[in-house]
Amino acid sequence: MKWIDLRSDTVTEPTPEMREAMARAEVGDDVYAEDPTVNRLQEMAAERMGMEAALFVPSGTMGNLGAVLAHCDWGDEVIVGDRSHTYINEAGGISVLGGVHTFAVRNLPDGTMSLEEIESAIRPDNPHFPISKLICLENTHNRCGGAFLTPEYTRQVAELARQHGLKLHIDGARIFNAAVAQGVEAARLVEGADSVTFCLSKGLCAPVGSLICGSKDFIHRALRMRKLLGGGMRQAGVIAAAGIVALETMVHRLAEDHRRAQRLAGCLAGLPAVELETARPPTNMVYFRLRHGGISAEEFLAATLQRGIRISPPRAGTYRLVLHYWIDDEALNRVENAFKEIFGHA
Ligand code: TLP
Repeated sequence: MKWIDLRSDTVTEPTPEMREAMARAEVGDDVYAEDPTVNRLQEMAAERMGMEAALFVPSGTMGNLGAVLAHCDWGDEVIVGDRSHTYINEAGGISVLGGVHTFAVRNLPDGTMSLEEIESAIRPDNPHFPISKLICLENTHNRCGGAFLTPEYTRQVAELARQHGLKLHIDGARIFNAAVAQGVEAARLVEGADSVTFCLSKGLCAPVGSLICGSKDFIHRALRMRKLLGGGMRQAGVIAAAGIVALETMVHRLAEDHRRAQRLAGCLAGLPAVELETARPPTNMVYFRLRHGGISAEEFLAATLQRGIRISPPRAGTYRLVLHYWIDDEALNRVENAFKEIFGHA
């Protein structure tokens, strides 16, 4: 039985074209900045984001951490969404390793934070308080249903940051999903921001890697942070080659994942046992809950596994299904049939 893995788009394996590019990649020692393939990927990334420079790092987590450390000193404070990946899912790295304090502002269901709440989180100059230094946004917003932030909203936050002398970082792990969903260039989604991290190893299917982008000065600082964190890689062109194929060939097809997410949500909407969190998924994620009185989480997960479908256990009762390159229409038919069978609506 061929497994259908809906746990995340991080499970995506490289495409045959990527494997070929990896095998052929020209390489050098990237700690000496001598890997031509890494250098090319970094140039492409900076260009895609409309920023001066970029740095290849092993993961999105290191990208966000390196960026925050490059912006902040010990005792500074970062304003983050209370549902953001950096706040919840990065092992508290910015505090543990950077001595950086977090001020968590409520994320609204559309992934934004209200401008008023962000502004009131900015500390006055007073020795009792940490020093507000940075605001972080997440686009798309994972825990907010894969919601995308608009260029207008991001510009407003950037303006607010600028007025108060703060920097703006964007966790754009899935920035290309946000771009494709809105029909805009990714660069428009980071206008006014000081830095962005984006990932190659999610919907874009590369096996490893993320990029931090920003000004030349900022990337110079981020390079030191990458070294400090042990993220300096050597002949990394082997993986960067897959990243180049990802940027060249995998961005526009993300629309297919969004279409399939909507199709799957449409199917789930017809099942009385299921309560969707967002009726029309904005990008590639479908979030839902099971209504009380039906089957338990354990029974549900066992029933899907039995049918060759992998789903992550629920978090606080909420399940997430993630669509990606390796889930085609045929796989989706199997998923929909399985759900109908499990919930008795075959
Ligand atoms: N997210 C993973 C899990 O950690 C939850 C997933 O399956 O979605 N920013 C955002 C918005 C992310 O969703 C993730 C990964 C990261 C950063 C971290 O990227 P990696 O896994 O490359 O460190």
